[in-house]
Amino acid sequence: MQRVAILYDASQAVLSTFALDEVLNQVLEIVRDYFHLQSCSILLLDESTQVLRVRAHFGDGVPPGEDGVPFGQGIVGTAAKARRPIYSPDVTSDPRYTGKSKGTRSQLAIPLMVRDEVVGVLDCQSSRPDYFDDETVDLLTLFAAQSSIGLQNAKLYSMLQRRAAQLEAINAIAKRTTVELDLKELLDRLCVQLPTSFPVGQVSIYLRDEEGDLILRSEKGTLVGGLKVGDALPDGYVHTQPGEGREEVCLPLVSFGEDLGLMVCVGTPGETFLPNDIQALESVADILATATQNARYVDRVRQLALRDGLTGVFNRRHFEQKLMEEVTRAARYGGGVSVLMIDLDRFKNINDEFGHMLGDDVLRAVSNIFLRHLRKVDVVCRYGGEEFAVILPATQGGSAAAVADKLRRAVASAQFACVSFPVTVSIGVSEFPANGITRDDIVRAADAALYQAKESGRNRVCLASSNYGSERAAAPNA
Ligand code: GH3
Ligand code: MG
Ligand code: MG
Repeated sequence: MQRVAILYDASQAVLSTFALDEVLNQVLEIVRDYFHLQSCSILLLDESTQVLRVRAHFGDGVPPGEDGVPFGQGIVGTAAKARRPIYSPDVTSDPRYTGKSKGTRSQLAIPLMVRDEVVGVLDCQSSRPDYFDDETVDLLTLFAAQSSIGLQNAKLYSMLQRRAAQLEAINAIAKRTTVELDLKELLDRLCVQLPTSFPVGQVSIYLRDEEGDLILRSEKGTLVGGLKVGDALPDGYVHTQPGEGREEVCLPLVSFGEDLGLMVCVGTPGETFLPNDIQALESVADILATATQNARYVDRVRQLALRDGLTGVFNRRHFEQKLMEEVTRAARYGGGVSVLMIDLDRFKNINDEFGHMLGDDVLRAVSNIFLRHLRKVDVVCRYGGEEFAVILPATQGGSAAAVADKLRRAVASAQFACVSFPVTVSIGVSEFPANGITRDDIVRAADAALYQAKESGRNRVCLASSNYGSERAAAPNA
């Protein structure tokens, strides 16, 4: 009875900590000090592989190696499967014995149970045959039951800690999405942050492009083999990568019913995603989907702010900003940049004759002609009223004049619905650096050339005559 009392005291020590390894070490210390065993191991069951692996050990008996003991095999595996203590008084004549320790003669394996589940085995060995008497077996079994509670507490505690860290991470991610409008930055941060709070070794985020194809946008960690992401991928599934012992979870990014992409999380080796982990990762995916959607709206609003409402081409604000960039680029890397200022001829007549609405149609049709005849890199803008401006990056005056004339001819030969006479344009052309080295001087030079085109009869292209900036400098009162 006294031994039982001592044992209860010992159990209190086991229950005094929540850290798993401390619990295990306490258990081993008590086994050594109270039961005077020479060798003892605690094996924990890896549920995914059904293998018992040594987590803590003391003494001279050789514990099973890295590979562990399969559930149901050896004396340890048999105890786990049978869910009761297995005592082998002489292992040399026990066919179940698979141990490698030459010094072991008797072995007692006691399953560690939490509720109805085996979580591990307490493996006690002695170099003497039939070392464990009935009382010792009973006491050790009692102690193993107490230790199991300690193990369960440690497990619960680590789950709670994991959950708390995840909730904190979700909160931090959610906060960040409200201040971070740059999507790339947000995705990169997320890929770094997730592995710190989730059992995730690698995160990849795929977003759908305009064609609906999944494009890898951000990634952290090392890829294990090739991840095949295709349209056939089922939503929100978890599977184990064969041979790698890693789980993978694919979470769809959905916002307002729109499928925006995928978040693929690859687990760490040997760890499984708990239902709580997946729930938490789903929350992250939802936040991410909303952030992606927000970033798209912001992008769209930004785009709209650069566009002209009537024609859809860029507006004057964008023209000025873009020309500034192109002049800076040309100044640094060469290649030049040209500007066309285009004004519709006698447009007032069109309005007067056919009405303002039809005039608007003509403006739209003319800007479409420009877009059709220009390169993708050229920037077509409505400068104001019936005046357009075009930036031709990396283009010198001579070629710019040829482009201008192509546009002029295209407009003059076009048929405009309900307009019975030809619509024509006059164009002034200027280039950097020949006609000016600042943005404003280049625009002024093109404007002056446009004025010249009007003066000399309209429906024509005029090149800026010289350096507009120096012309003004030479005649400051002009
Ligand atoms: P030119 O340039 O050849 O000297 O003659 P013009 O008749 O085109 O020149 P003016 O500057 O006198 O008239 C421009 C006209 O363009 C006047 C204005 O009503 C018209 N206009 C400006 N913006 C718009 C618009 O958005 N829609 C329509 N329908 N007309 C516009
Ligand atoms: Mg005009
Ligand atoms: Mg005008």
